[in-house]
Parts: sequence; C-alpha cells; structure tokens
Amino acid sequence: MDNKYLQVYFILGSNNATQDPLEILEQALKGGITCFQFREKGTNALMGGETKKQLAIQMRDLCRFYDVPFLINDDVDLALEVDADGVHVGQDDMSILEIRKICPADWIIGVSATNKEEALQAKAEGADYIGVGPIYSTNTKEDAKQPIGEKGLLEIREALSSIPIVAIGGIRLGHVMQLMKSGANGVSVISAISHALNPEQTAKVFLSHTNYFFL
Ligand code: 3NM
Repeated sequence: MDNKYLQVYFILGSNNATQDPLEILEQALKGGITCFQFREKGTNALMGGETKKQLAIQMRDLCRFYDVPFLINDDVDLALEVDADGVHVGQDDMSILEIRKICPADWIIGVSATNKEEALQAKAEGADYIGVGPIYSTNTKEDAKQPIGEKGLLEIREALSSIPIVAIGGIRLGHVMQLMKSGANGVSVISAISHALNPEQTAKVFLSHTNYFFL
C-alpha cells in the first residue's frame, strides 16, 4: 500500500457527527483527506440494515468522486456488498486470513494494534497497514485501551521496520509533527475533523502539516 493514502486518514460514523455526516465527509474530502473509513460503532451507532447500507453507498460515491479509498470498519459483509476498497479490523474482528479468502485481490486491509506483539502478528498475516493507538486519550472510542504515547508508537515502528503505520487516538493538529517523527506515515482522526467548526479547513491544515514529510 502506498504510504500517501495514510497521510490524513479520516474516520466517521453517524454517531460522531453533529451535523449531516455526508456534509462533513464532503467537506473533509474537499479539504484533501487521503483515505476514509466508515465506522458505525459505539453509542447510537446504526446497527446494520438498510439505513447503514444506504449511508455507506452515499459515502462510497462521495469518496469515488474525490478519488479517495473508501474502507469500512469491521463489517466485511457490508464492504463486499457495497464494493468498498477494503476494510479495517480490530484484534477481535474477522482475521486477515479469513478476509483474504473471500475479498477481491486488491482490497486494502488495515488492522488495529496497541502493542508490538499485535503489530508484528498483523504484519505477518499480511496487513496492508497498521493503525497504532490509542496514542493519546480519546473520548471517541468507548473501549479504548490505555494510551501508548509517542514512545509506544516509536517502539512499534522500530519493531516493524517498513510497513505503513497510521497513528490514531486523540490526535490534534499540534501532535502531527511529533507523530511523523516517531515513525507514523500519517494520522487518523475522528473528532479533530468531525467536530471542527470548519472540517474542510481543518483537513487542509492536517494535510499541510503532514506534507512536510512527503515532499
Ligand atoms: N481507534 P479521535 S482510538 C477509532 O486506539 C479509534 O485503535 C482507536 O477518535 C484505537 O480521533 C479511536 O476522536 C478513536 O480520538 C479515534
């Protein structure tokens, strides 16, 4: 997987949105996000069915228009149904090996890891990228583990060598430089963009901060 897709990786579910999620997503796309993950999890999340599917289809269409990869969190069946570009799975979700048996050959599969052992296993199983976190404390994920900090990220980077890593959890603009210096190829955020007064402008600034490491 090309590292450039991880640069500003936006995640959103209907329950993270204080306004129309499609409006937030379109603004973030206009601002230059490089990857998007549809994640319906936690309190007030859509529990599957037609509403979730219709939202996924509309989000997929927006991402296609802006030529940004569209991934779905955990729900492999939905990702297959709506022809997503891949999935992101946690440690307790379907394994990469099972997913690879049933998904298109070019699917992107990302895996969450909080420590070196989980990250090394995901790499060995063929993950395209690893989501490392939570780096800082976050209110967005109800069952988030203890934050591992920039030091934890650096340790995982050193253990993994070159696989693409995106940092996640409590990330704000001011953290970006240090995270990239600690081995991240990009940053993944929910609330920093979804709760921003101006999601487009915020995405743009995230992009400019990370551009420094890509140019
Ligand atoms: N996964 P925010 S932390 C979805 O540690 C998610 O794996 C995490 O939201 C992990 O940017 C997290 O608002 C929440 O903190 C990220």
